[in-house]
Amino acid sequence: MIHVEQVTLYHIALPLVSPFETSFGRQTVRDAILLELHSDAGSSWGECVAAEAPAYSYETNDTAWSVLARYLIPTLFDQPLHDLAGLHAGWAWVRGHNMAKAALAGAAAALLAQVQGQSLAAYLGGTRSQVPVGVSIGIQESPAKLVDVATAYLGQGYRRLKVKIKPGKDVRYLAAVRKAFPDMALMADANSAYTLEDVDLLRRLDEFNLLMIEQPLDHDDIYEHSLLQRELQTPICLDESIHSLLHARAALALGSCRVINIKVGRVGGLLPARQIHDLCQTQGIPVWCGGMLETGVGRAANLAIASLPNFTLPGDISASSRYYTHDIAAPIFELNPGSTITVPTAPGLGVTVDRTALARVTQHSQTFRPG
Ligand code: SMG
Ligand code: MG
Repeated sequence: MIHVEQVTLYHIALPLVSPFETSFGRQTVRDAILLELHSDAGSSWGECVAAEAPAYSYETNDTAWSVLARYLIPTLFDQPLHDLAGLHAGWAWVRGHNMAKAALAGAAAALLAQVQGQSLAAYLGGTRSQVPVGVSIGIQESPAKLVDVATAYLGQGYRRLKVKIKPGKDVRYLAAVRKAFPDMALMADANSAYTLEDVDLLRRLDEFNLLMIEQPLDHDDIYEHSLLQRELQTPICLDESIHSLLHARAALALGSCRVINIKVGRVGGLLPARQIHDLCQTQGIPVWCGGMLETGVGRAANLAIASLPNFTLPGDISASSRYYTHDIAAPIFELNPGSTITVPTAPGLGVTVDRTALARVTQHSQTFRPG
């Protein structure tokens, strides 16, 4: 039984090594919340993957901060921490705000693992010591530039490329990459940029032999994806639409996708992430771990969940240097030969936060105590 004595939130702004552009916008800095949890049994860290603006998701750093401060952190002060199920039960009445929940639950999970002398991966039931990974490439100014960027990543050892697409920057871009790399594991992510009216265009992507197309239609749609999937040979992977086990169940029942991207923040924590993993495993649906440009804190948690057996497809968990020159956690993650990253084995999260690096990027912080 663990008594949480203090929680500190840090709003950080960490510059990206290069801008990241998706169908909904361009990002040069990662604006995030880090969460530090102190207890009578030790301390740990969590990361919130919300952004500055409600573009990928309705959650923002402001909403996450507020919900954590007013509702989630107090539940941790009100009851001792036994296990993740109890923690989630304590805030089951809070609707949505999954990214805020996942930040606190992630820190709690790391602490629970640490107290048991286990790595977070082992605590979650992970079975793999290295996980396959790829790289997600933002929208580029031309097909030629995209091929250059892809070439550079392949030179670094990545063996799976994901290309962001949007209307006007799709067929020609994917054609160029496919021509340059005929056998490469390649996929596309539309971040909800299309509608069912684009079915003819989306059908043309079948010729590129993509591993999958991620979230072509609305961010909150499940049904129309089932209609689209019937028209495409390319497997659809849902990202934005899946916020819960129930969503995953609906998507699989309707045939809306053949793959699910599991993001711990989007689904509300490591425990619901594992439940979706388990459901997909029983239905023969492969999953992979999505990325939200995490710092080392969130990346370590992603590696832990991705070590579960049904995370068979490469995740968006690239090396730290793909995102940041000075990450706030150590050790940084490096790409192994074979396009894998090693899952941390130390008790708990397996990374430590560098206080000097954190102080450099902290915009403001706030500490909460019981009572
Ligand atoms: O962390 O490597 C990463 C980024 C992976 O493409 C990525 N994420 O829709 O899957 C996605 C996007 C969302 C990023 S919004 C900042
Ligand atoms: Mg996506």
